Amino acid sequence: MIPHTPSESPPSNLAALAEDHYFSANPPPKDLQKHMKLAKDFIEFHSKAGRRLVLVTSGGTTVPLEKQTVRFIDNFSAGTRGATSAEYFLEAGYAVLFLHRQFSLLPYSRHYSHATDCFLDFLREGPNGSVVARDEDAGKMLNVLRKYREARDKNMLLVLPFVSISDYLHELRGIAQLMKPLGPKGLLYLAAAVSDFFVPPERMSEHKIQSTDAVEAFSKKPSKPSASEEEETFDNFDSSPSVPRSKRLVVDLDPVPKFLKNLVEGWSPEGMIVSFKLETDPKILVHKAKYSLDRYQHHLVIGNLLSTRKWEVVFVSPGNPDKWIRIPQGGKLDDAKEAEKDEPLDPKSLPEQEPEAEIESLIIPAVAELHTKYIKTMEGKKLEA
Ligand code: PAZ
Repeated sequence: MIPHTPSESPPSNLAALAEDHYFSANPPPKDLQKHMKLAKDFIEFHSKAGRRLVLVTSGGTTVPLEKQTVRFIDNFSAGTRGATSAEYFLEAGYAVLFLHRQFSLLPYSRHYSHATDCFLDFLREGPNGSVVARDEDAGKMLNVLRKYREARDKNMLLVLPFVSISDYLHELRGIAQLMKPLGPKGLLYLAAAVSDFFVPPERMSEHKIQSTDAVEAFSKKPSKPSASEEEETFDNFDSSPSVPRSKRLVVDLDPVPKFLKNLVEGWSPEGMIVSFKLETDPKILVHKAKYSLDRYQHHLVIGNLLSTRKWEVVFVSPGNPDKWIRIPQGGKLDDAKEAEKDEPLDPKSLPEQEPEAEIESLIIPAVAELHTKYIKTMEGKKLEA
């Protein structure tokens, strides 16, 4: 992988200033210290064994609207990519630190926590009041359970949850910094769908945002609406029923600082960094992936489209041609051959049901191969120095 010249990289001192400001203004999650202790022990254990370790981030992030949070903005991600990838990394011999949005899918248990297949559907009552797996599910369940137990018993999997965007960033920074002793054997695989916007603490309401003036009426006599408030009644979209501006909830969001540069240059200077880029418009996917790589100078961007993300992804890495990885449209891997098409699939051409094979079974070996090359290059550089 050949590093290339950044086009519009923010100056490092600005990135450091943005980091200081963000992390001092946004309080850490209450379990941060506890999580860092668990992460440190886990990383040290695998670092001593000379093992590769991957940090997999997974799921969405919430954007709280209130400090005592009742309402928040969220996104679609269920954590399928992250949880599935974690299983294939374990299969490839990696220790996995799985940093996930609370209540999103988890490696192994994901097979039994779908919205359509509740885990109770896989169970039945057995002899003497015992609970057993249904006969038709028992084989697969035993296989999944064995893999899960093995990962846990051998201390190969550490699972840490986060909730909000600021929790995520505090956890990511802390863990990335702890991964330094792994050198190039550390891999950061950033599959979480991280919000680009947030409400900064200085503009966040402490309590639940009110939808009526009942609280004001409780503390003082309500005054007659002012002339300007009455005018607001008419200040609205032509087609909608008239709603005064004072009754609308207008949410004013700031952009979340882009910390990928800080990650690459400061928090994890030696680890291999893989980010994901999600788009909905096929025309801009590869361009956006290249832009991100150019801007942050990391090692691999995996591009995917919302509608086809279980069927194909594109690898964009420095010095390599773009590489599309696809599940053959029949859904099976037996007839897998690299598709010739170097552009996104038409979602209308895809079968309605999900592919039988998991695309992560192709993504992870390809990432691991790039990681092997990366480790060799970095170790070679060390020897030269
Ligand atoms: O969680 P999921 O499997 O439904 O979706 C995975 C994904 C699309 C969130 C992930 O592949 C991804 O692209 N993450 C990064 C999103 C982004 O910040 O652009």
